[in-house]
Amino acid sequence: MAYTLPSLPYAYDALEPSIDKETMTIHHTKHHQAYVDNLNKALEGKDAPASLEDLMANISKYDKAVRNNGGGHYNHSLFWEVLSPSGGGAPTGAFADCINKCFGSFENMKAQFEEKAKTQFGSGWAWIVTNGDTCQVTSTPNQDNPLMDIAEVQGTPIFGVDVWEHAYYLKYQNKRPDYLAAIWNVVNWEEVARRWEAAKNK
Ligand code: MN3
Repeated sequence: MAYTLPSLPYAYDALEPSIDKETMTIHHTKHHQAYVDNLNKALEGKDAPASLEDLMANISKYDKAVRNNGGGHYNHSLFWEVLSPSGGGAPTGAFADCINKCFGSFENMKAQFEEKAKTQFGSGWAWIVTNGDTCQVTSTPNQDNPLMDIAEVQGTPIFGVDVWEHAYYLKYQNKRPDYLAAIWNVVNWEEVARRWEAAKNK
């Protein structure tokens, strides 16, 4: 069973001006496609769990190529889905209550998230993770993620932002903070809340 590139749930220019069309096109058709292809290659002849989530949870048993490309595939698949051209605003309902309880306020959560994302040295990801009723922010290097059994902070990622330069350099150059500030305009909080609910009920 080979992994395949999921189609983007919106057009390549749909997240303009926050994320430009050229970045989205290259990011999805070249970078994400390469993680999928290289993951399939790296798993050739190996026994692997049926689900990508289970592969992440057992990643310490695999080599670096599986870790990097499996993480790359999982992370980007999540990333596309937690963004939306009709996104932005703030969470509502029980998930908003959880954010307020865990961080004090939505604004505090955003500030803590941006701090994690800005200070992730080199390439990596910033995350909101949940463990039952709680939420916290964390970051991981390279294509690691909090589902991996080697992650410093483990949990179910419900929101993540790619802070590799390929995610923002064409439009924002070296200004990672400007990219992070713009991301909030396109966050699909309904999808993030759905993932939070699903993780709670697992
Ligand atoms: Mn990327």
